[in-house]
Amino acid sequence: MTSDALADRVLAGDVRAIARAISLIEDETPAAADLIRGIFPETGRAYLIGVTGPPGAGKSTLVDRLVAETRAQGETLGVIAVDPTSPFTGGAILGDRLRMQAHAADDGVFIRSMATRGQLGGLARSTTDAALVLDAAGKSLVVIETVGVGQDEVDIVRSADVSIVILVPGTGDEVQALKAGIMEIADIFVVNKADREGADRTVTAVESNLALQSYAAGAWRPPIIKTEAPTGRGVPALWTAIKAFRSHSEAGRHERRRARGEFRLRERLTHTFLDHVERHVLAPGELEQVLEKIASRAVDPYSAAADILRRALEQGHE
Ligand SMILES: Nc1nc2c(ncn2[C@@H]2O[C@H](COP(=O)(O)OP(=O)(O)OP(=O)(O)O)[C@@H](O)[C@H]2O)c(=O)[nH]1
Ligand SMILES: [Mg+2]
Repeated sequence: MTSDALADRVLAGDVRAIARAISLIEDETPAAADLIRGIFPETGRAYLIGVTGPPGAGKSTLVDRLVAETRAQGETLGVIAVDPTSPFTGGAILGDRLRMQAHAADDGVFIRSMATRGQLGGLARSTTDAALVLDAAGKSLVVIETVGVGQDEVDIVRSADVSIVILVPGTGDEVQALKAGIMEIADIFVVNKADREGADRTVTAVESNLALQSYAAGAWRPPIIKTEAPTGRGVPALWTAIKAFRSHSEAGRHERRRARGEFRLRERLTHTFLDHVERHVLAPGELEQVLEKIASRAVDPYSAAADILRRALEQGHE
């Protein structure tokens, strides 16, 4: 199938086309670029919800409940769960599938797990592009679930329209989250596993952290919602908070999308330029030689980069 035909089918909301499009993106094939070109003008309508939190916090269970809650209110959803690479949580992949199967027969919901890639920035690129596909396919909400451990994952959630940080009682997660810098990106806090001992202590810990910040009059102060994902308790309150944030941040939405666009452009430029350098500027094996020289201190990274840039520019003028 040509990229144009695939783009048309994605725009028509065809489930198999959506799955195929996301696979192209995951595999980073050149056809993926053509596809994005074809669908991009039709994107920008979906509301992007980023969900992050430590492994096993109950993110998938909660997203599953949120899907049920919002579906009942007529929303359509795309869900992208970024699989943790840690072998200890590997079982979650199967778990996600089983849990989400409840929505398998529902055309209004598309759920996909994506594998993390080693390449720097690769994860952020593939998830934001997959979100574009779901947006183009007409989903009104797109949820991206990541384990908030790497910078890449934090960036993904930060660039969503609303960022939700999930914590659980009694594991010192608040402290961890503070260290990882994910407290600052939260528009909404969720303390999940509220059925467990210590939930109120966790709420208080987040509260006291928020109390340290000063909020201008009328500024959004992140609410803290207690949930119990398996029973769905607190999920309607979470949805209400999301809608409240959405109307509150309407004015700032453009800025956030602009930031997302900037991230995309910079990432693309870097990727395209490096690719060009490796293919057309450097001789085969030359990159390794340069790396060796840097390692042995024969050349510094600044000079090496400047030299490569100069050669690339000169080549452009030939
Ligand atoms: N007691 C209790 N257990 C919960 C709650 N929410 C989720 N769980 C359980 O916690 C475990 C992990 O839930 P998941 O939804 O897979 O967590 P996750 O954050 O998506 O996990 P990863 O994607 O592996 O990081 C499951 O056994 C859930 O049943 C809750 O509110 N209370
Ligand atoms: Mg999960």
